[in-house]
Amino acid sequence: MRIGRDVIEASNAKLRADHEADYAALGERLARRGVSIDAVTRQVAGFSVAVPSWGVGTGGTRFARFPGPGEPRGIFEKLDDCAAIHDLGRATPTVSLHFPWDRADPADLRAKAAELGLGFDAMNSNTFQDHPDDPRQPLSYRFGSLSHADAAVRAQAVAHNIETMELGEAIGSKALTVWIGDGSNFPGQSDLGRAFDRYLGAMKEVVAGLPDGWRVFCEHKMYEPAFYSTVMADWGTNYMTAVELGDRAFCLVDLGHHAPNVNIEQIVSRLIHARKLGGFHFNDSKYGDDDLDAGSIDPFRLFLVFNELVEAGGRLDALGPSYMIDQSHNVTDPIESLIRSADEIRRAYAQALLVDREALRGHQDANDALMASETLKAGFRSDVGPILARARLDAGGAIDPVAAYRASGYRARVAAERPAARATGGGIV
Ligand SMILES: [Mn+2]
Repeated sequence: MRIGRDVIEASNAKLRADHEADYAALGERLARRGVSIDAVTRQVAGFSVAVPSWGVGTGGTRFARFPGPGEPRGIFEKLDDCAAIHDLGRATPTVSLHFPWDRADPADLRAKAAELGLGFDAMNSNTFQDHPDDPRQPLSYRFGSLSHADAAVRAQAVAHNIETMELGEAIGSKALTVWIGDGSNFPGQSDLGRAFDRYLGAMKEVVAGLPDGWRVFCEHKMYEPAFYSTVMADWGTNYMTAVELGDRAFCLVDLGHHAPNVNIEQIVSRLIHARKLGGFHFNDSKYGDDDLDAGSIDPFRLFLVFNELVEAGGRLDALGPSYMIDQSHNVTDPIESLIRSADEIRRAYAQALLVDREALRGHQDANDALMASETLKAGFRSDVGPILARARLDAGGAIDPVAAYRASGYRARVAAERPAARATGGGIV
């Protein structure tokens, strides 16, 4: 472990008595409602979310990067940071790689992950920027990739996705996430119908290259970098795509990729109904694709998304969605932000588990809007902090992971080992 056991245990020793009292008090309150706190803790402990390799760098904004001390200089140092996050929070055992940013020998990636006790989640391809150092991608994506008017560019983008899957297969990944920036800035610049047809044609070739047991997740986003039209703009386009691509294609919901105030939880419900929910990119936003820490702006929305997931019950098990964080950090230590985000995601899940579903359905069916709302909100209002702490503690993590992280001196240590901070890829995904 990159964070010493002694540091975690020393931190926990100071907090353990208070934690035990808080857990017992919450357990008593829940027991009065017929809820076993230990059962909820076990469910929360069984929920994990993947961290993005690009998230441990200081992503910055569209305009500038502000590298922090000890920023990882490549994928192996990124994995070290991901291991530190999991050492403390015990909620993030897998990492989602971005290709070609994270290009490396698969055997070395496997060995490093095994040493750190990490696994790999979905692979992310990248045809939204040019790769002048990649001899296999000499053509520019300035005017698109999988929907480009030029068949040669589309073929290059397809080949890149297939190469991404080959690396993923070699390291034990089981899914490919495809997000493209394709679109247009002027009405008339691109034929809306033909661009979508070209995208579907190219994606069919990607699907044909899926290894056995793999799924592909298509990720929609309303705008940016294209500001008039985007080929994969919304969940409707995404659903049409997943239907046309067949039973191995699913929709990925990035919480920041919708118009402001869109009812994302209803989109989630629809995609579950259609058996096309593939996964999530968790983050939060105020205005657009802000990539802020999960639950930092609108924790109620995050809770409402998890309410749909819990409500779906067994139907969700059959889908097995992939849970990933997709954030860009500019003003915080990324390790602290990712620990906090994973915790907020688990918090939303725990709160959703505490909703009295039988009572809720009764109020819904009786058209008692006020009591239905109150019953749902009772879950959101529950302070599940002791449950989250107990899930971490039982798994060898920290009661207060940020405090333990700060006590560990990890950032100062890696800053000494990694003197040359340099760009390691953007965060606009
Ligand atoms: Mn995303």
